[in-house]
Amino acid sequence: MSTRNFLRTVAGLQSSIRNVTLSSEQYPGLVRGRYGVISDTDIQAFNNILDTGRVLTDTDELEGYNVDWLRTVKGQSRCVLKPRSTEEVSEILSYCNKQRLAVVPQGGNTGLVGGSVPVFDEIILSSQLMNKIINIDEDTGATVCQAGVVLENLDTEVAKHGLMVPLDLGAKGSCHIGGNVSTNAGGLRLLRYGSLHGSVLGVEAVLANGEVIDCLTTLKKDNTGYDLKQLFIGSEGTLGFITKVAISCPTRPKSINLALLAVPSFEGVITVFKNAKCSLGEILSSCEFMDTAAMECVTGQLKSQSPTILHHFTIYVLLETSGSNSNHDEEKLNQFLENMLGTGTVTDGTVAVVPSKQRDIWQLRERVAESLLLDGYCYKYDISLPLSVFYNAVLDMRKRLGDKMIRCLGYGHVGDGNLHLNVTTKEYSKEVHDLIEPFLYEWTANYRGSISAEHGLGFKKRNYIGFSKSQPAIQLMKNIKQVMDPRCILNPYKVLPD
Ligand code: FAD
Ligand code: 2HG
Ligand code: ZN
Repeated sequence: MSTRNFLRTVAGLQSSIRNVTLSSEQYPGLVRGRYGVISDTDIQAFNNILDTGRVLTDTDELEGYNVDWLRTVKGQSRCVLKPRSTEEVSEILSYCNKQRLAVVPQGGNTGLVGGSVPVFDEIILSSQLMNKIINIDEDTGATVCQAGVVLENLDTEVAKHGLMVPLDLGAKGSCHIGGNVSTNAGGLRLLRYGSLHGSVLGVEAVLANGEVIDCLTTLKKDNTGYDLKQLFIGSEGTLGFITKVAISCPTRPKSINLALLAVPSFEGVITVFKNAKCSLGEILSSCEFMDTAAMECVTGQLKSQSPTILHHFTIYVLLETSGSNSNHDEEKLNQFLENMLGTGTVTDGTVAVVPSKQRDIWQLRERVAESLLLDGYCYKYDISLPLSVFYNAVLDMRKRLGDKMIRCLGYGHVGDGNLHLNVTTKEYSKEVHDLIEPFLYEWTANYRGSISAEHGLGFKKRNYIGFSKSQPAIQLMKNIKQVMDPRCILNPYKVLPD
């Protein structure tokens, strides 16, 4: 999503921030941990570490930091801290640890599982001002920056050196690279460039006690001991605050083509994907899908222009190729499409070669999340499943919910086996919620799927971790947490079950 679109949505939803019920009231069984309550002395201590304007305490100013992007969870923090350097983060955490003040790390606050906002009154430690790009190595692509660089800005900068960030997602105009690493974000091109566990070369992080862990190597290969940076990737701010990231940026492709295809059945989508891997091989860079309900939501709610190939009861597949020779790539894609049309696997399609047309098509896919919010309340699920049963999750859920919902739709990263299943209602309904959960988690576990493919567990899904991880594995996670954050001040009530 571009920053402009994001702001437009946020502006439209500003009025609803006040209506979001506090998490402490929504979850009355949840007990605040025995943390200190922030005092004037603490605020003074923070003012001594950070200069004017970087310790926010004004209630109105704090509002946006206390509520998540989905407007479903809300904390009541009394303080947002905006460090600029690793040293400042270290001083803050060292102080909070001594006083046992709980802290929630926050990047762009675009997370979708309630991980980035306080549950009670945790202090918000924001990476907003840690936005310096430190080095871009044109020869190797290794790029080092502070955690608060906005993903889209990072991509724009590395583009000047002929490189690209290997991660792209709808929230790129707002999310921070530190937030991306902390959630191990997947996005639109994981199929081609792999996960951040592979492309992140190094991380600098500050532990709960203020100790700086410098694993900020830019080396491709380094087998000296345990690979500690992996612990910070995807741990959602529970093990440390990431201050710097080194990421391997591949060469920016010279030729990009995008096809939007209409496929009459989900079996057809699998055939398209299988054949695309075979025929487009090295140039295939994305394989995404959205069903009719998703297309109707984004075009209807955002008044976006429908693609010329809008059909009913169709599944749309977005296939992107990225390579170095436009003639060769286009020829390959056209040949592939001819074959797919010839066999009837694909019934219609359009190929975009011009960047502006490609952007229009990508917007349809990237803005589904935003359009869903305009229905009222959105129940959001992000699951990994074997492709053979992938879309059955949507069909079964529709049957189960009947007319109790506005829509139930499926879209996402089909090339990665990652389904985004969303249900909307006008207002939150406990009945609908209880029909979905734990049914969907059981359904997913039955196929050995994952109940969180890319958004993480955060606050909302932490108690369902057992559907995807064994008890000994969960216990080992708890032990790691105990070693790295013994006073449990970093992002409490998140990731690990109660
Ligand atoms: P936040 O939302 O601020 O934080 C997310 C988590 O990381 C929290 O637990 C927070 O405590 C922790 N955290 C943040 N910064 C730090 C830090 N410096 N150190 C330690 N912990 C930290 N996700 C995907 O995986 N793929 C997608 O395709 C995708 N598309 C999206 C599209 C839209 C429109 C939206 C709104 C969200 C999308 N997301 C997607 C989810 C979200 O954008 C990602 O999870 C993103 O990586 C979060 O980054 P952020 O900076 O906003 O982090
Ligand atoms: C995407 O891929 C994001 O667009 C959001 O991960 C998914 O809205 C969702 O469910
Ligand atoms: Zn996604």
